[in-house]
Amino acid sequence: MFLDTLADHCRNQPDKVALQFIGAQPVTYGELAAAVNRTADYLLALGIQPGDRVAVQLPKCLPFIYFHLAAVQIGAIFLPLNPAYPSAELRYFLADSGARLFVADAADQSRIDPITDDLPEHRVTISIDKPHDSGANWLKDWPARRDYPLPSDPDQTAMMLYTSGTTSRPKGAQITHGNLTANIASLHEAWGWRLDDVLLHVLPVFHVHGLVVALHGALHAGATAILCPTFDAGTALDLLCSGRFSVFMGVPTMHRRLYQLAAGRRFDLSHLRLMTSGSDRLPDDLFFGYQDTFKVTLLERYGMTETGMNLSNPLHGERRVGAVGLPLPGVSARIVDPDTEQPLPDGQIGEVQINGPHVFKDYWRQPEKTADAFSADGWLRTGDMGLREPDGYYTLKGRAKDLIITGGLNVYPPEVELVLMEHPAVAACAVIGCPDDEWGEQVVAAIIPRDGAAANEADICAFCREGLAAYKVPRRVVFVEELPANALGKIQKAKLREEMCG
Ligand code: MLC
Repeated sequence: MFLDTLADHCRNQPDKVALQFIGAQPVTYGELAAAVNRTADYLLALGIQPGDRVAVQLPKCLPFIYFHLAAVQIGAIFLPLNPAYPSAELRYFLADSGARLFVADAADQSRIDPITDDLPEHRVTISIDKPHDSGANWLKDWPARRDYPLPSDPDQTAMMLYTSGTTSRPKGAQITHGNLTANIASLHEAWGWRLDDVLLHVLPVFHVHGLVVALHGALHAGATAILCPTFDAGTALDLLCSGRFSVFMGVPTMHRRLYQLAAGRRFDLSHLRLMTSGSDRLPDDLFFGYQDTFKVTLLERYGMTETGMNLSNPLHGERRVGAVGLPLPGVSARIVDPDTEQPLPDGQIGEVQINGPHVFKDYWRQPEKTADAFSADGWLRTGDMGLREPDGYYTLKGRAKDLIITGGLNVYPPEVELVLMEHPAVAACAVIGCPDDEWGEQVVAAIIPRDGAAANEADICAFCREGLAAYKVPRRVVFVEELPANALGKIQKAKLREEMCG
């Protein structure tokens, strides 16, 4: 399993650098193993048991990684939380997951105490002071036993990642040890990860992309990951040009910023053996612009929180513009009629469904939502529309579900609409995504104001910021007299997009 391979690397190459944050001391595989073991022992001393949820809301830093690996090592369920979540969202995640332990940034202490006050399953909060300053010496005085039996049951949950829904509050997708192991093995085969790879890691670590695809990818290979705490295009371009890196992964917004920064100048990045794009559709102009500017053909792949990675353009062979590639080893994909769920012939657009050992176990404490997520014969309904070419390549063609992707992050309009409806000046509203060059899409709200109520865009946005992470807050608010609705009164979002996106 994934943890066994990592343990082997820690034993076999203790002096090799595993991780290094830019500007900080490196952490070798030996030091990583020791720091994770101390953290695991610390968690056990706190009374954390297998199956307990360990929620961590920290910036991208070494303690985040130590808690992550330690929690999964002792059989607990790791729950990463975006530091951008405001109190209302944070409280929901802690309550719904029944987190026993909550690890937070000490800088947030005053905000956190009232949140965890009356959560029945919560036991302990740990505040980490200046988490960015911690290095390989983390918990250095904590006596740790050396060897822990690693979880051996592939069905045991390793982590829980929240995803939103079109009709409900966010759901915790349970990802098992078997899921992680299967996905990382197929990515290694497909992308040819190597011991001498050096990854430039610029992604956030609280999502599948940054945590599993990128970080686990490098650690599973016994390679080196150099991490930036946040993405800055200038820093990233300088580093990419240094010749030190062989692998880079980004979302289209990051690639767009790098491309725009080049502003017509040419940079030869062809020494990187793998540059991938994912989490949102890669626009064609960016695919070609990258070839021209950086001498790189981006490798686009397709995944989701519930599965990790599903499809990928090949490492060797044609990386087809506009396509998300072929099923990864061990992954089955099909295109079905969304109404009958019957498989469709090549070339016809239908829903993409996925099957394989990487598909998540279930939604935490939500058996009905879990049942809804799967077809009668057990395939995962992705909610993405697409087609299969006769030569096996898949292309995505929009979404069956009401979802906005902005900067590689998913925003479900209903969660924004729910918050908007709490504003006293809002009588009705609809939230849509409008195309945007930098972000892919941007969140736009159409609002019918209540009679006589005074509200303006700034007001509405400020209100949203209290209940929603900043990336979900509408970038544009338009006040309208009516919203396009069908005969049943359901708002027609496609029509609204035509009217408002211009
Ligand atoms: C930040 N902002 C966003 C945003 N990210 N708004 C919309 N969408 C986003 N994704 C807000 C900030 O809060 C700020 O708002 C304003 O935009 C400008 O911030 P910025 O400093 O320019 O943004 P930055 O911090 O640089 O972030 C941009 C980004 C980041 C692209 C680096 O969004 C990012 O890291 N995205 C990657 C997301 C990711 O890893 N997704 C993978 C999901 S897994 P204000 O109002 O405060 O000024 C998945 C499965 C799969 O999807 O297949 O991979």
